[in-house]
Amino acid sequence: MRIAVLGGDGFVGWPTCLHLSDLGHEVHIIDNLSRRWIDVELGVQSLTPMDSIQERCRIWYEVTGRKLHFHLLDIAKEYERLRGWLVEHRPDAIVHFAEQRAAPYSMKSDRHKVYTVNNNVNATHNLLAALVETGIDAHLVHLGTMGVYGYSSVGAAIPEGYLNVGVETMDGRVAQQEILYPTRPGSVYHMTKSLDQILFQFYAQNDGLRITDLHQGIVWGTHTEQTRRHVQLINRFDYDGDYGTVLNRFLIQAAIGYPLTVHGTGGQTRAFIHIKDSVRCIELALADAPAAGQRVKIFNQMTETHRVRDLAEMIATRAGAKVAYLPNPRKEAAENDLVVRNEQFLALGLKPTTLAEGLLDEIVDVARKYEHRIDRKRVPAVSAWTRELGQLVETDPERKRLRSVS
Ligand code: NAD
Ligand code: USQ
Repeated sequence: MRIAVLGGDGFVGWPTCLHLSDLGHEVHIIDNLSRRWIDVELGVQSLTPMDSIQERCRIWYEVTGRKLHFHLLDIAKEYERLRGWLVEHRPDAIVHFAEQRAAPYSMKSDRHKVYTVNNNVNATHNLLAALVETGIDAHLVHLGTMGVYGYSSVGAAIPEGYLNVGVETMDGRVAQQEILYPTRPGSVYHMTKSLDQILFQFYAQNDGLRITDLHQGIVWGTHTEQTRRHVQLINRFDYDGDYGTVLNRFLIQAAIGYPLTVHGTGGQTRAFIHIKDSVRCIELALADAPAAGQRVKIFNQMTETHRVRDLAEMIATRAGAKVAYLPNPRKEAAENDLVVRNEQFLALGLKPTTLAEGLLDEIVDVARKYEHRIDRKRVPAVSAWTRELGQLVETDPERKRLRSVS
């Protein structure tokens, strides 16, 4: 297939491009490189040394003889160019990663909120409008998030996207209806993914677009089979307080002897998936496209759930590290259970990589190898969800102590 990977220079996008190219697909990367600019804005860099996208593509060609085509394009701002690109290249499938994806970044200031909404909602809507306008019947696979559901389990497993509800009618009967699982986003970023869901529902129903939405959990790890093939194919690895996700952060914190930064009691339960499984899920989703006129296909893309404090204690015990319980800069439930249904990917053949299997490799291979590139001042998470929480974080003695040791 000819596949356009929007956001193909990012953490999940890059290994996905390599995986799909390795399977023999013609892969086109569309990216505006905004994530690299955000690194500059924040004064951070990937733990792993990342080459330019052009250089990465050149190396892939040298190693495999397969071409990756790169196109510099902002899909949120350059509607006409996006439409023109689609007409010229007529992809069979499109994988859409091209959004601002960090919850803490989206909550940093009003400017960051506005940017995240403008970028994410326009990116998705431009793409949908352009597909309708050009009549291109590409299967669109979008990377959504588990966070659209919120994380409360109300004692029931979270289904894959849809919920059957009974609604009382005027004449006292109970009418059955299938609805999107009610959204309860916990950040501006997660809210944009909830808005995406409605856009997809509308365009699938109105124009027969064929759409799959993958509600993905937190991705951890960094290597895939393909990124290991050459040192310059290495994936990015974010460890900073905005873009670093919890498990990857705990891994590097343990490796550099920095106390593991648990927010609050660490009673938050979240869903996780290894990067290797993430790219495999995209392959499986691409092969299982809905027909025109069918409802949006929704998969829960996760393999296991863990409580944050259990992860911290497990990693600390293995690595001989300390755990610091800090005031939570986020407005989120202090404790929650989370049970998630994920039978669809398992039925399609996904064999989950569990935390226990991959964990030590990641610490040894990546975190310790590139330890010298870590700026310890960038480790604390300081973006707060409200002014009051910001003050709490700012004045916390344990935070101050951490800042002084770093
Ligand atoms: P990332 O920030 O590393 O990559 C996103 C890429 O999209 C970047 O290369 C960026 O430059 C590009 N981009 C952003 N806006 C664009 C625009 N307007 N036009 C063109 N390119 C644009 O993020 P990631 O971790 O690879 O995540 C990819 C997707 O998966 C995101 O949509 C994210 O919401 C979703 N997701 C990620 C995780 C995770 O743990 N990383 C978990 C669940 C879902
Ligand atoms: N946390 C800590 N300590 C830290 C960092 C985070 O305790 O140092 C806690 C947070 O408070 C939160 C949990 O860990 O309760 C998860 O935080 P995270 O930063 O790992 O994940 P999140 O902000 O939810 O976002 C990430 C990705 C996002 C994706 C989402 C999937 O950045 O793109 O959509 O995971 S999910 O969480 O399932 O919604």
